[in-house]
Amino acid sequence: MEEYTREGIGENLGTRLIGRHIRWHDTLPSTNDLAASLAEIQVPEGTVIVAEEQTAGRGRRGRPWTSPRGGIWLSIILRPPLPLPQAPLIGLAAATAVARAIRVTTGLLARVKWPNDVLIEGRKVVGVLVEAGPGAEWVIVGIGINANVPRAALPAETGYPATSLEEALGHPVDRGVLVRTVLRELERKYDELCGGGALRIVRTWREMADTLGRVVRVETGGAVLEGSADDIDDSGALLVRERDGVVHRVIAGEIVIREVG
Ligand code: BT5
Repeated sequence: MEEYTREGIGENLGTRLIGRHIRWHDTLPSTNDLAASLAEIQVPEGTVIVAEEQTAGRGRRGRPWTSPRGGIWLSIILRPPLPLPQAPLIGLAAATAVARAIRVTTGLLARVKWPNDVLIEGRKVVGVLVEAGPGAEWVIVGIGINANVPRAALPAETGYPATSLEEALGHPVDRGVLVRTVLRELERKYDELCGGGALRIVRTWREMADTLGRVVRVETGGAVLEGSADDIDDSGALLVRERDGVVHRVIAGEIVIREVG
């Protein structure tokens, strides 16, 4: 058991960058919002902002993210020395890092869903929100993990069914151990990505993917695309093959899994 407190998480974490500075809040509107303001005033790279609860947690495109007590809601400030086309890989790298941390600490077979979600048995347990400042000078990686959140506290009407680790395991998880593993895995993946290992990030994502090989429906900028999710390319875009054989490259979109292909 490792205490889920600022001291419990920061002590002997053993990372070089991520989690060297931790800011702990009982309640915040959104850890991503505070992280963005702090990034602007040059706090050190790797600073982590944690909130026990968020009152205005955000998903992508302004969607709400339910963040009651018992979950893990945090944001990390990064200043990635990456060419812009590789920026989307940060989200993919973060999702694989969290999925791996869940596998290692709970034994649950966590998988990744394009672009940045983590699923357990087809249910969403983690969401990742990556937001960048002007020129991607700084990037905020927001991670929401439904750790010890009762089913009743999760939204019932979601585009995708939700679950929590507590529900999947039948008992609470040790949030201290999990979050420390998340931060270490994240640093490993981030170093790999910034050290020229983009292809390895893509390969790991493929190995952990729930999405590939399935028939998907993608809503992207108002248009709807249906086809087989064949692969992701080297920049993290999803390659969807329509019935007529034409392959579309999807950079940002929504996926609904229709059937197991
Ligand atoms: C995401 O958005 O999945 C990204 C969520 C990122 C949350 C973290 S928490 C720390 C940091 N601070 C923030 O303010 N945000 C980040 P998206 O793919 O757009 O999914 C949003 C959709 O998921 C919503 O429209 C709901 O349908 C559903 N949803 C809301 N809360 C959920 C939850 N706790 N678990 C599962 N699904 C949820």
